[in-house]
Amino acid sequence: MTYLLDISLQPIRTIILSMEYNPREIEAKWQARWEADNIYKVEELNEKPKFYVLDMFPYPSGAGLHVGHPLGYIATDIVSRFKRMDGYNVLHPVGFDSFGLPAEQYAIETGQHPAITTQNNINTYIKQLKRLGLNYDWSRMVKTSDPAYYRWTQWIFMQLFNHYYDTEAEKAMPVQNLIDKFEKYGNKHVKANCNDTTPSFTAKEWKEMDERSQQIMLLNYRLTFIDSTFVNWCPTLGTVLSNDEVKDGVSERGGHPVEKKLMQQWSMRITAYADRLLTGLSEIDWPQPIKDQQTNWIGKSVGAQIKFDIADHPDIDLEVFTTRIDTIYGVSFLAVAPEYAKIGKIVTQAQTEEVTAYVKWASSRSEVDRMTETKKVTGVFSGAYALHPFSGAKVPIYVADYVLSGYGTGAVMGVPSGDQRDWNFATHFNLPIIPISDAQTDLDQQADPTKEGSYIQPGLTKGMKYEEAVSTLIRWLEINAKGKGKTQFRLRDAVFSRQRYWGEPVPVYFKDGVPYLIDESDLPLVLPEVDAYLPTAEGEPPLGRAKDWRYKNEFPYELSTMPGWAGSSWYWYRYMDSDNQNEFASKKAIEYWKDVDLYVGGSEHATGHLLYSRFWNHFLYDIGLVIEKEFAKKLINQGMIQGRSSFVYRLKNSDVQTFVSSGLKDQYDTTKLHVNVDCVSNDILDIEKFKKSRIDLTDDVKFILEDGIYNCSWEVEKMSKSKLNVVNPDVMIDQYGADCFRMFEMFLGPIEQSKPWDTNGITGVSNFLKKFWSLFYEPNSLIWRIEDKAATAEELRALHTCIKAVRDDIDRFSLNTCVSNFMKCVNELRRLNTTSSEILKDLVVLIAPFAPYTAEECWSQLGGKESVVIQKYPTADNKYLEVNELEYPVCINGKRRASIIVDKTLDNKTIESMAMELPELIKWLEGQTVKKVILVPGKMVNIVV
Ligand code: ANZ
Repeated sequence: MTYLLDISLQPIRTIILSMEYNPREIEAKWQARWEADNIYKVEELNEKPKFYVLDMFPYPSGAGLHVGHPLGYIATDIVSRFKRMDGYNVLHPVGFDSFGLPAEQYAIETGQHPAITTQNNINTYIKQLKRLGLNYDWSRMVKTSDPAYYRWTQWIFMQLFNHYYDTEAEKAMPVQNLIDKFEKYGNKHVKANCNDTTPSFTAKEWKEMDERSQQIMLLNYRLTFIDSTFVNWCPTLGTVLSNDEVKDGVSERGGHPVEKKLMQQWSMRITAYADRLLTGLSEIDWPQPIKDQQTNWIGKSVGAQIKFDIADHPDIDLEVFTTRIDTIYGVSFLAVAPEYAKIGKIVTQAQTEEVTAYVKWASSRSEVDRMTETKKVTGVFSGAYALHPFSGAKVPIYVADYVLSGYGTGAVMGVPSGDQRDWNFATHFNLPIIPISDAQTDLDQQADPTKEGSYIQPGLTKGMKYEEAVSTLIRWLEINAKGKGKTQFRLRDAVFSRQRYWGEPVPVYFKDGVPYLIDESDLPLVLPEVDAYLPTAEGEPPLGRAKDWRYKNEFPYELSTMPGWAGSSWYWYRYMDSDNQNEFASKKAIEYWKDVDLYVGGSEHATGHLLYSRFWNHFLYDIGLVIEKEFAKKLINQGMIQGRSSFVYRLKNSDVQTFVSSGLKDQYDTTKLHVNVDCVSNDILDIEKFKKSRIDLTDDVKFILEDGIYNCSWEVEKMSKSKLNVVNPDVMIDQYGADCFRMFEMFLGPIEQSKPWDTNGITGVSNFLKKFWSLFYEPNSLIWRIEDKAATAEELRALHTCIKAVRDDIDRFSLNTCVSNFMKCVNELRRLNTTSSEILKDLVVLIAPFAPYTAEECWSQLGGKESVVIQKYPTADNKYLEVNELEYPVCINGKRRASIIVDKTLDNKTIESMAMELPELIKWLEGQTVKKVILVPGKMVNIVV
């Protein structure tokens, strides 16, 4: 039986909302049911279009999830649920990026094997993620530290080792092709990306090389290779760090000092892909700031390399890289980096001592200091002079640490009138400043043969366009063997070795000191056991401790492990076919899922993971293993959820610990302290909880209150343990339920924005869900309200307005406004006292991606046989959105006395007579004579008496 209570007559606030909305019960029930029914299992279904939604997989830290982590996961969950209900076959997997430093640091401190602690952390994460109701297909879960997974990371490494980058074909090719070419022609005409120091050799020389020499030569070309390079060495962490792991000259993790050190390292030849990584950006819908960061990181500069002869050294020349060859007439000095190798050969005897001292001093400065402290000019004259290629003038050569050794040629031509750093340098050392006005006039002057001095005219003519002039200059340099056009990238090859334990072993062994790949059938090369996770006494990485760890019992293995980014550079493919024992993923699965349609994660990975992943993907594409060049069509960076820290104020110099309420703090001398946010509610301190939370507080602790309460102040800070502002989603879910938590996280604001976590708002969302529930059940009872009756036009309008808005919002990824649209709709339906099952069925399906548990419960109560998860998502019908009725205020002598809702199509006369008959008007019209009825179309009806 349906019992109707006219709630519309009561002010809504006074209604005590249902106690029967019991999220705890509902959620536990459906979580178990979904799991038992395998409702989120995904198969490749050719009859449906695919949609791949990916979260950046988490590193399972010991602290578990805090409320900031699920922001992106909830958003992707909503989108993937929606897409599934909208007819797509959706892949929405999860896994763990489970190798890494923190687990290893913990292992060093506690002696526990990182595999064990990592697995414990993963278990906590799984439990937390499941509670959130995320629709992951758990059967596809991957863990990068699992040998079944990293065997394929090692396998991809092997493919990289076996390929080089062919600059003619503009793609990776098998090293065997290169060997064939060497055998026929040597390397003179080989168009391949290789180390700068690669010597040239003939076919005969190649064939005469022994195997070892050939292998060493090939390392100059392989896409992953071993080389001596200057690396960021962090002594405290005992490992090398990549450039993106170093922030402001210290390690990103822990803030430890980092120094430059020359070491034998594995590198990845990402520079071969620099151009493609740039052009590929135009093909993907990624946030502009990420594209800009990648563009800058790759740092393409188009310019020229110019050779300067050196006076008194006919056998030596010095090359500079410039992006402004047009300013060559303004050169008044050359400067080389302190590390510049040839400096020793050209420095004059008189200057040797000064130069040596300077070079030594400069080596102690970090690259960051050298780049940022531009105001402090330092340098020293080498005593040598270069000869200007056009004028023949002698220009002094300096050693200066504003010139970086790792960029361009490590030498610059100083143009004080064109470049600020050159200007600073010239002024400091009193060097001439040769004026160049703007590029065009300058070029015109250079084109003038009557110009003073004995210039070589390189072919410039007056009025020549800038681009043409630049190419004329470059052509002259090339013809006269004085230089060439050159495109330079700031991007460096990526150092791939880590002197750590908890990472993928590199599948390489050494014979005569030369690296060879292990046999593919020997994969995975499993991480060996060690007695401690520390370097050996000889300074070898921890793997050096493994007993009898040799390939075929004979050859030593590579002892470094892979960096954190190895396992995360291809994981989206493994999800496509996670159980495959024979391939990293089957062709069929890759052809079906192709690429990621929506990728969501933090913007902090802009130049790390997001660049390395693109690089590996381009490589996998080249060798025909995958079918899209770019792995993720669309990327969204979710904002950070910041902590809302709370503070208490402790009296200074007081015998008894005394805390002063925030409003009174200015009257006392106090110290401001973080207080655990768990002890604070609505900025009011729960004194008892606070006392218990701090062991340093004795029983006699005093509180100076305001109106009987202790107010805390608050500030928005990073969410972190040390600031005591971490909020655990479990606590929120215990109190309000996962659906409420999900909707609240979305309601906080646009997904891309950073925003403070403010628990105060969660009750609003909780009340909304109770209101939603009260559409189905009478408050405080188990009485079911729904009737099998047709919907009214107004109800249909409210519902379809919501459907339209929610669909539009999901399309724009505007999930916060979806929540407010639900709120509006539920309020409207409550106002209309809706009981129609037709309306409420659609509403339940509509809200299912957002509040899946509540929706599933209501759906089953409505008689749904199959899960709400697989229902068809409603579409808005425009016919319900059109308003066919109009409301007219009805006035007597201009004063509003009643109103009337009429069909828009009625004529004025009918509306006037309908208005006159309104029962509310009887008392006003009694005994009066109606003089006139005026109808203002669409506005009002006025009765004049
Ligand atoms: C002459 C000149 C004149 C320059 C002028 C600039 C302005 P990007 O665009 O970042 O690639 N440069 C070259 N190698 C360098 C190094 N190893 N360390 C420091 N500076 C170096 O910058 C290229 C410009 O940076 C080059 O063009 C060179 O200075 C300088 F009006 O050459 B230019």
